Amino acid sequence: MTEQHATPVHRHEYQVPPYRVDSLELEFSLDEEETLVKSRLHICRNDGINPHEPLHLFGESMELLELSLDGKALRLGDYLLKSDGLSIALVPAQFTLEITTRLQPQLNTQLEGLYKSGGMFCTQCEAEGFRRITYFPDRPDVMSRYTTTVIADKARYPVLLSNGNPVERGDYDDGRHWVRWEDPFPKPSYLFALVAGDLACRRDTYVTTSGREVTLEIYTEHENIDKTAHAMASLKRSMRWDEEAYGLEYDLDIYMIVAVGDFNMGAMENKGLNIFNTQYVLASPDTATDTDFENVEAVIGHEYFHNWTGNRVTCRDWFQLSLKEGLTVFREQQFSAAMGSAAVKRINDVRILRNHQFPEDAGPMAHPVRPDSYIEINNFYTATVYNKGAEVIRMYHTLLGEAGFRRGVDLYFQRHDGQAVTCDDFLAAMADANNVDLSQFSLWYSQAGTPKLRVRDEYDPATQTYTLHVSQSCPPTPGQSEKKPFHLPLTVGLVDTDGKDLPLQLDGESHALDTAHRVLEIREAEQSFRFVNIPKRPRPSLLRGFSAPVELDYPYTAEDLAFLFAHDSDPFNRWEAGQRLMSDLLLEWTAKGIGKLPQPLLKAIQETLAHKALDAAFIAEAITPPTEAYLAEQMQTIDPLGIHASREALRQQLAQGLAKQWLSLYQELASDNTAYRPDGDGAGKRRLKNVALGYLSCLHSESEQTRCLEQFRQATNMTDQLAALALLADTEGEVADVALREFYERWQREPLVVDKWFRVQAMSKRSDALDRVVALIEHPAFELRNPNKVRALIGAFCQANPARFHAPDGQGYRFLADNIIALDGINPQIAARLAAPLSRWRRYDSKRQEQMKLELERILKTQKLSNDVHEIVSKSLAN
Ligand code: B3K
Ligand code: ZN
Repeated sequence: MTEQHATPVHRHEYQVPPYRVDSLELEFSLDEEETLVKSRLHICRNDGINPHEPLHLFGESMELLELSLDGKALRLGDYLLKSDGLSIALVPAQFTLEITTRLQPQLNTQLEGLYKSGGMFCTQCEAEGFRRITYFPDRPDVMSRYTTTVIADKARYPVLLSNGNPVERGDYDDGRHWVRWEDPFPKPSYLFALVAGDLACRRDTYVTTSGREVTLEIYTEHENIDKTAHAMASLKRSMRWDEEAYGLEYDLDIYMIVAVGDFNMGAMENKGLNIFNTQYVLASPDTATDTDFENVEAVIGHEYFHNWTGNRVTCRDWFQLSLKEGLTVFREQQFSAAMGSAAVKRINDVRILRNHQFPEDAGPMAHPVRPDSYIEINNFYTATVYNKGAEVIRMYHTLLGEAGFRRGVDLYFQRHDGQAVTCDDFLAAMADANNVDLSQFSLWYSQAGTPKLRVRDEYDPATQTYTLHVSQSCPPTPGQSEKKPFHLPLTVGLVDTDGKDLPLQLDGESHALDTAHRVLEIREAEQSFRFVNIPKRPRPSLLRGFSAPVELDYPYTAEDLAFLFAHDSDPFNRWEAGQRLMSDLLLEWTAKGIGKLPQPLLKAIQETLAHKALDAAFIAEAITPPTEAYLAEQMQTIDPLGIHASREALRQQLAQGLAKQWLSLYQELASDNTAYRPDGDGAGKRRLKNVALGYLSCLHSESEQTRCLEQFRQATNMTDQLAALALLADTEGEVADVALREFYERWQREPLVVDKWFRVQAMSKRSDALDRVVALIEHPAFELRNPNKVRALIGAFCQANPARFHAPDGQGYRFLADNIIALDGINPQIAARLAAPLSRWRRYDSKRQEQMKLELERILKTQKLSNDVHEIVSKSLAN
């Protein structure tokens, strides 16, 4: 018998909500055994709605204790109660509904709604968690004013928080106390939050440009409060940046952040009360790496920026998710670029896009930035919605320019502040503010798939003209066989034989523009651009700054690439040329067998290392070969072991060919004794030093292993210690175990460091990595209930260790399927996320296809499979 699973929701079926809730009062009585939630909703029928329209409230996984309408108790029969909500057939135009529900947050392992993490109560309501707290029209276009009273035992839960401002508090005789919070801004239910616990607080203040003083508070468990200084500094930088870049100020008197150890995602932008995964708040030099410091700043910024892009203007429905997420990721990218190296930031953004979004767009879960349907909305918090969504926003910025973009954003806020709107509304604001037609641009929201941009060129010495012929196409994706041409910015420069950018004058223009590069607007399937006054054949630098989320096809020779790697004035394309040089070689080796490292590549890397004008962080990126995930995407049929072997061979040959340079670079950087600072400069130098150490350890000599062990033992910060540990954990001998044991013994009381310990082992290149990971599932520090632990061990192995995950015996697939099944009963959202690597089964050889498919089918046969996992797995198997 096949089980019943939820049916899809379609974007086109949107209807305005028949009833609105102008305000509500909530009262939570929190307790260890059961929690009671009383809500009083002030409900109005919307204009134009039929008076016979029933009232529907979503609700699940809780017990309804009482229900009354305008003070009159309702009995079963007055309303209809189902597993997903309740309906009342006939209601007045305006009325008050009172509801009491009983919850057991201590048993909530899904971490959605109200749950317990460690000793504290906390909530996660996006997207549809509020309906696990009380019955409510839990949809983002119902915006209400909330007053929330939290009651709990004063000794165990001295801190009681919710959205907005605290307005009243008091004590009861029985040891309990209460605090009442009022949020003056109408908000959708997904932004509701509550926290109760015994928490320490770091407090600070911030004065906005207009002179308002805002109290800033970061709450953590007591032992962690000393790790919150960086988060606080990041918050202040975010607030300042949003004022300077967008003229946007914070709007409440208090901004709170709470760090919790059990959290499904990174963080949540609840109005005035952000709840964060500890991973994105806590940072101290001895327990957090430079990357952690950067991530904390980025995520603090991201959630803060949501206050305007997401909270003040929110989404009409969940199909519009990218309206807030794409825009906020883009703002976060701008912020991080402004705080550090813009070039390195862009490289990392594109790396995420290519490693995660491109494969998604090429697989069975491919969907447009604004999806047309979903079964489980939690499955659509994807790289497409977030990262491709951010690229779409970036393209407006590139096409309209900084000032034009800002005009569009200003108009968007002017029109829609306080509203729940759509991606079309954002596009209309951009178009109207700039008086341009963006109707073709809207295809970026509706068409899935990564477009291919084919560029060919010709040079005519007689007329001194140079022509670029550009054609675009987009592969079919599920449900979309034909695609229309996209409107996109192609930023180009033409590099002369000295490495300088040529003045760019298109045929028909009176003079060259005074810029090194220009944005060509692509709208047609085929288009040509003729540049005049070009004295010699130039080398094109195409798609500078990665101006559109496409795959570029231009027949660069190795010589062209080496030249651009040495000279391109656009740092992104400079990096890109080096990556392409290496990936062309690695793909050739994977297909035809590993050969000898070509001298020009060795020379190019050597010159990059010696380049005085480049900063360390950029050099570190430039000399690192493309990831195995990126290489895999370039292959018709992915050969994970072949890719791994080629990449390792390249590293090995670079290590040997430049052994002296690595050593002197390492020694020079390691002798720097300046105190640790997690700033761009310090982090870049550490990164370069550790890349050099990585090459040195490819030499596989005993002395290099000793060097690693020394760095591991003597490191004064987590960045250096972890980098050395990761290299040691890759080695086959016993030293790996010695180091891993020392590390665990030292850090076992720091959960976030233990996560790193799991991750390093999950990503180890050792041949027995899977056996070790399987054994670690039984380790006392591992918990299937904790999403960070799952991501660190299972997620990292299956997503970031392709050579071991795709072992020919299929054991990696079986391991993953076993764990998806085990986790599905605990936390379906996280279980579904783990399934991504199996969903790509069609990209592999027939034997692997068979093995992966069998595991997917086994998952599908599991009794009581969640909608979350069911959606991913059944779509993966569909034809
Ligand atoms: N908006 C949240 C994500 C919620 C995910 C729900 N499954 C975090 C963020 O993007 O800022
Ligand atoms: Zn977000």
